[in-house]
Amino acid sequence: MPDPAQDAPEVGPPKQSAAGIPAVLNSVRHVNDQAGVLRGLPAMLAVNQKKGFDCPGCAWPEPGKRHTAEFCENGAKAVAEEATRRTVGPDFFARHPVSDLFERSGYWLGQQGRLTEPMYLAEGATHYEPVSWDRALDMIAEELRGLDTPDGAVFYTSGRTSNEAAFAYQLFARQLGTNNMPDCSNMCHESSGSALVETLGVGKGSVSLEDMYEADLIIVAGQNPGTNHPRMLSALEKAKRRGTRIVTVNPLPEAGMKAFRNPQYARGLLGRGTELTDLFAQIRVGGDLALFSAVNRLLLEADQRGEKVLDHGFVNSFTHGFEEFSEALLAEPEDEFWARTERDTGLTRSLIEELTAMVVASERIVVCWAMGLTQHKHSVPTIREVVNFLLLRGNVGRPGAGVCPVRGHSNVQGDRTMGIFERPADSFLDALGAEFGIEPPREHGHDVVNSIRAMARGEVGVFIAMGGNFVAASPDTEVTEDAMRQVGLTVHVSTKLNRSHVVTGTRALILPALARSDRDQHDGEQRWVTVEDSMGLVHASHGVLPPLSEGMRSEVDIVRGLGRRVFGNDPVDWDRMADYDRVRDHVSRVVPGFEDFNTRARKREGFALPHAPVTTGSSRPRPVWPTSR
Ligand SMILES: Nc1nc2c(c(=O)[nH]1)N[C@H]1C(S)=C(S)[C@@H](COP(=O)(O)OP(=O)(O)OC[C@H]3O[C@@H](n4cnc5c(=O)[nH]c(N)nc54)[C@H](O)[C@@H]3O)O[C@H]1N2
Ligand SMILES: Nc1nc2c(c(=O)[nH]1)N[C@H]1C(S)=C(S)[C@@H](COP(=O)(O)OP(=O)(O)OC[C@H]3O[C@@H](n4cnc5c(=O)[nH]c(N)nc54)[C@H](O)[C@@H]3O)O[C@H]1N2
Ligand SMILES: [Mo]
Repeated sequence: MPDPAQDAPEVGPPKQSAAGIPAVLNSVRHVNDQAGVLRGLPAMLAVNQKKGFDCPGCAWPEPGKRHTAEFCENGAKAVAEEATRRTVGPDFFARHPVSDLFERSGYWLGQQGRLTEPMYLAEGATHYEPVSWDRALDMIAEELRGLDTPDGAVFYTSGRTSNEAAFAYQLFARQLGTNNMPDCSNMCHESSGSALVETLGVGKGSVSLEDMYEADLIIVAGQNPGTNHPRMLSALEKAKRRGTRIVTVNPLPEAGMKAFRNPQYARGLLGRGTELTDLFAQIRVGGDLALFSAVNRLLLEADQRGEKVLDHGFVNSFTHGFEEFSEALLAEPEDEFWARTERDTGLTRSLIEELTAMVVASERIVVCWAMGLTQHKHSVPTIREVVNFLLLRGNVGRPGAGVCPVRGHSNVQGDRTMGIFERPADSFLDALGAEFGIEPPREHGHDVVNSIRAMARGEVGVFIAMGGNFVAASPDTEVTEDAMRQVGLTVHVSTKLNRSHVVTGTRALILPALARSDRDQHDGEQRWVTVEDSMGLVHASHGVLPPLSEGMRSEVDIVRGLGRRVFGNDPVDWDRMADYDRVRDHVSRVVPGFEDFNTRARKREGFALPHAPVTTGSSRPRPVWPTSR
């Protein structure tokens, strides 16, 4: 096992605010250390700019009016790590046997630099050795063709893959005949997607940045934006300056939610910064369902007393099940209810009443959440209760109000939109089949957990990962590592070295991919891709840095290379997809909301996908929830 001390964090006294001058200095330092000024500066100036590339750090949207430096300290780290001059090539692998790499920490592996050449680990070999792209792709194709069933292949995706690459990748899997498409989302916001599809009909957030600014109240539950989505703090600060109140629900008093010193402004660089949180609910871990239920019960009780706290017009017109909901929530005797609620939430009744008073005083409410809500056994009911809370006061589908699951990886939402899903809708498969003249498989495939089980049973001959770090990210490391060792051929399309390259199947390949910041040239043309952010905005991303090695390929080209080898160019014309406009044309006919994709993606601002509720009628739009009932 790697020495845990190598990855051990340094522990110090808690910080009282986030960002400020330390963030700016740290950004400059990371970029200089890794990339030097010549690569680092152009990279930083292009992050999240309209002719630049989408920050690979997280999925928070970019505001319409952008600052010269529209990134955060973590984005700077993410970019610096991509833009780094350090490389991991054949000489590195010759110096380090896999047994040595196995002993290193994940941090050390990632710090070694960018992967530059395809590398192959033969059966029983001690070292990875260089292999040509042709040989590597031939090997994968051979192995795939040799499978007893297409379900002997598993195609994992991490959330940094572009829309174009994701679309081509899922097409490849379905042309092969499997829906085995686990992705990082299974471990992340899957519960948000499930709960939102059930309740609102669209498994995504319903708000835009403007809604955040217009909200009277924003509840941030189970999220640490100071570390994970620092640019969200700018949005909260802006809202705050317009009078929005903020409630933080978290077992920990995260520094970023206390005070934010916005590095974009002088007042943020110096001074104490903006106090963000008005009410801090220091909840017991897993207590959010009980908390939102309690607020909902207080609202129902006030309504029964004749207070005007519910939006009955909205509830009657646009929801169903209100009576049952109300009865169930009010059934428990009051003292039992509060004893249980205080125990489950670790909060006092008076704090929950204070929160409810803030809710009643707010016309427009947004609830934001992330892993603190999504990674519990009862996450789906918790998020459903959040939706119920919003629906009671008509807080979905109008300005300044709605649901805001804050996504993690920078294109995790887009990948799902493009069809990276083990349980695709029939309508999606119908459209895919019609577009390409193929018969996509209908049987649902494996998610992350079922993939691990299938691998452990020896049912998986080929495991391909489009990015990510499957072995380290999956829930039970030892089980996953053992499962991975049962696979015949493991293939990782990666930018950096990680643990999944050293815990492998019988044979393993590492294929080096171009990253978001890298220039993607083909036949003298510079190609670009698109991504979708956490708020359903799709926009272009142009890499700017010369790639460190000619050995790196774009993810689309890697998939195309496989497609042509396994199936030839009929009925799917894989060669033509070297032009990403052709990929986007296909997407425009398969994925709803992408009509005219190529034209709209070329607009400076990109375009917004339909949000829940979908509105119909132009003169008096009415919300429609595409739910199953
Ligand atoms: N620098 C950096 N940024 C990243 C990433 C990264 O790896 N590095 N990863 C990206 C990804 S993939 C994701 S998903 C996001 C994750 O973004 P977050 O979800 O913000 O990340 P976590 O660090 O998991 O924070 C979870 C928060 O929930 C709180 N919490 C824990 N249990 C509970 C609970 O029961 N109830 C409540 N209310 N709160 C609870 C924790 O104290 C913590 O503040 O970050 C993205 N951004
Ligand atoms: N212990 C623990 N486990 C977790 C979590 C946690 O907080 N703690 N969080 C969970 C969550 S929320 C998530 S989303 C998952 C994340 O799971 P993954 O997405 O599988 O893991 P990451 O660590 O984000 O993957 C990082 C690797 O992606 C590759 N990479 C980076 N950029 C690119 C690119 O542009 N193209 C390609 N092809 N490869 C690229 C690099 O090789 C890098 O080493 O982990 C989950 N598992
Ligand atoms: Mo995530």
